[in-house]
Amino acid sequence: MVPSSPNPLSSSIAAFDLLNSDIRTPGIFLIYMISAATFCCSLVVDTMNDCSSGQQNTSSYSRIISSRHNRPPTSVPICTHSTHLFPPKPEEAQQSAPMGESTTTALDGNQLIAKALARFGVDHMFGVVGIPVTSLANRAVSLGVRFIAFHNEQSAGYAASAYGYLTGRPGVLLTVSGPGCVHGLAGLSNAMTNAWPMVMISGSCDQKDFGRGDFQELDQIAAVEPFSKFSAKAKSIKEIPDCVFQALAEAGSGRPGGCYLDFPSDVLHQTISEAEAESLLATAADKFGESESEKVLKVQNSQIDEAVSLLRHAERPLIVFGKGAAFARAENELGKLVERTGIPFLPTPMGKGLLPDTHELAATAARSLAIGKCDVALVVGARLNWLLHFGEPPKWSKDVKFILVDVSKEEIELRKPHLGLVGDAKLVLEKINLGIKDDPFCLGRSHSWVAAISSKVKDNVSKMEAQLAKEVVPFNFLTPMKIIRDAIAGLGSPAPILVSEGANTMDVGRSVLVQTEPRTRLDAGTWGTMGVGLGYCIAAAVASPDRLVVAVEGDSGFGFSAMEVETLVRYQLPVVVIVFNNGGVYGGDRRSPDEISGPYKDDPAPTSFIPNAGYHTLIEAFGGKGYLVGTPEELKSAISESFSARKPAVINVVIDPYAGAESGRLQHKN
Ligand SMILES: Cc1ncc(C[n+]2csc(CCOP(=O)(O)OP(=O)(O)O)c2C)c(N)n1
Ligand SMILES: [Mg+2]
Repeated sequence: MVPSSPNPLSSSIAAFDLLNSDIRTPGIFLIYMISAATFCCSLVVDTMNDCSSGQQNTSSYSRIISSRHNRPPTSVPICTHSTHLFPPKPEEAQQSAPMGESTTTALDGNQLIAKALARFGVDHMFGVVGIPVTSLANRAVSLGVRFIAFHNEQSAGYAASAYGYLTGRPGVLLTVSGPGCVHGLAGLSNAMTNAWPMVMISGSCDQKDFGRGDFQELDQIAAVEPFSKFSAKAKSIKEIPDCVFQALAEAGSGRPGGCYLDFPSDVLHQTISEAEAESLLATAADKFGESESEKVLKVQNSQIDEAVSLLRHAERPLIVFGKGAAFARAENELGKLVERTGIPFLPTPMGKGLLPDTHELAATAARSLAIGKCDVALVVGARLNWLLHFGEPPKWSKDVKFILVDVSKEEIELRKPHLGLVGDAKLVLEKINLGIKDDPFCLGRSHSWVAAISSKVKDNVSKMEAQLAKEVVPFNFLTPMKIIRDAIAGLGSPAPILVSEGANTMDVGRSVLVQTEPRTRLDAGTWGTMGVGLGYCIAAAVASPDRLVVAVEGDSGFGFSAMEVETLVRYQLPVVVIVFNNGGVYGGDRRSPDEISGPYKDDPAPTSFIPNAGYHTLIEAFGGKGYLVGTPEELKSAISESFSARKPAVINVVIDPYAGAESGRLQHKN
C-alpha cells in the first residue's frame, strides 16, 4: 500500500486539454432422452395440425413483436409443422415435408433463417453455438456467411456491434437460449447505447415446454426489451423471413441500434417446401428491403438558411462531431464545411479521424477553450450527454447557441437546442454546404477566434511533446504511448484501426495517439464499457482486411475478454494487442493503511491483480506470438516485428503501478 500523493501524470495530462470520455453437464444425456421422448409425442400431435391440409391459423399464433418504432405488427399466416428436437439431417428434413409436396426440396427453420440472412446481405455472424443453434451456424456457413466462433457471447456481441458500426450494415450475433442470450445482452445494450446497428439472434426453448422449466428456458423477449429497439419471435417457420428481414432493416433505420430475433427450437426444426420458402423470402424482401434503409432527412430549407446564418454571424463558431457522423460517412461533407468556412472543429473520441487530428483547425488540444468560449456550436452526430458535459455551464458558455444535427427527432426534443436539424449527418451537411456555397464566408487564420484556438493548441501540444520527449523507465504511460504513436504513424495509409480500453491507458492514448482516417478508433464508448477490446479487434480485422488492428489496453480492460486471443490465433487475424500492465484496475494499491480494517484487511486490494502477470504467455498457449517488454528498445523491437508480421500478437508492457491515477481522468465522477 502507498499513501495517496498528487499524481504527476494527471497534472501533465490535465495541461494537455483533450476530450474526457469518456452444458453441457453430465445431465445432458437425460435431457436428450427426455427430448427424444417429447419429440415422439409431439410428432403425433403436430402431425394432426400439419398444414398439408392447407388450413392456416392466423388468430392464435401471431408473431410476438415489440418495436420502439411503433410499426404495427404484421400478421403472418401461421402453419404448425412436426417438430424435431435435434437438427434434422437432410434426409430427415425431406421425410418431414408436408404430404403432397416434393420430398426433395424441403427446408428446415435453420436453413430458412440462413437463407434469409444471406439474402439480406449478411456476410458475417459472430457467436457461440450449442443447443439449439449449432445447425443454424453451419447452414449459414454453407450459404457463404462467415461464422466467427467466440468463447463468450459478450465478446461476440461487442464484435457484432462494432461490425455494424464499421460496415454500416447490421452486425449479427448468434447465441444459444437462456444464459447465452443473457450474455449476449452485453453486446445488444452496447449497440443501443452507441447507436450501432446490430441483430442478436437467439435460439429458445421448445414452445410447448416453456413455463415448465425446460432446458435453458427464459422469457427472452422480455429480457431483451430494455436493450433493443425491435424484437420478434417466430412462432412458426413461415414467420421466419418476415422476422429476419424486418429486424435487419430496423437495426439500421432511423437511429441505428440493437434488434432481437427469437427462434424456438421447434421452429428451427419445422420444415417447409423450397417453393413456399422462396415465395415467403421474396415477400419479406419486398416489405422490408430498400425502403427501410432510406436515409432520414426532415429539414426545411428555412432551417438550413438559419443554420448557415448562425454560423456566418457567429463570432466564435465551433463544429463538434461524433461517431454518428462517422457512421453516416459524413467525412467529405465535414471536410468541405471546415475548409470552406475555416471554422475550428472538435471530434468526440470516436469521431477522431473523420478529419485528421493533425489538421490546422483541429481544436482537440484546446478543448476547454473551444467549448468554453464558442458562441455557436454546430454539433453533428454527437449527443449532448455526459461526454459533452450535457451542453451546460460551466464547461460551456451559458449563451452558446447549439445547432444540433441528429437522425433522431427524440434526441433533438430532449436537448432543446437553439436549432435542431433532423436527418442523416451527411445529407444535412450537404445541404448546409450548398447553402454556404452561394454566399461563401471564411474566418481565415488571422481571425481572432481561430488565432486564439491555434495558439492554445500550439502551447498545449508543445507542453505534451516535452513530456513525451522524456524516456521514463520503469515506464509511465507516456513513454510507451509515444513509441506506439510513432510506429502507427510510420505505417502510413491505410492506417490501422485502433482499439482502446482501460482508464489511464485509454485516457492517455486518446490524447497521444493520432487518428488520421475515419472510423479507425474503437473505444469504451458512450457507456465506458470495459471488455469490448478483443471483440472489437476481431470485428475490425474481419471488416477491414486491408488494415492492421492495434489494441492499446489496460491490463484490467484486456482481462475481460482475454480468452479471445485464442480466437485471434484460430482465425489468424492481423491484430497486435498491447497491454499496459500496471498490476490492476488503475494500477497499484493506493489505499492508506488506516483506511482498511476488519478481518479481510490483508486481502489484495479490490483494484489489485497479480503484479507482473505474464499476459503475453496467454497467446503463446495457442501458438500466437507473445512479447514481454520493459524498455523503449524492447517495445520498439516487439512493435516493429509484430506490425510487419501482421499475425496475432500480445505485447505485455510493464508499467509503473503508481504512474496512473484512480479512475483515470474521471476522478470527479468517482
Ligand atoms: C463493464 C465494466 N466494468 C467495470 C468498469 C469499471 N472500470 C473502469 S476502468 C476499469 C479498468 C481500469 O483498469 P485498466 O484497464 O487496467 O486501466 P489502467 O487505468 O490501469 O490503465 C474498470 C474495471 C467499467 N467501466 N465497465
Ligand atoms: Mg491497469
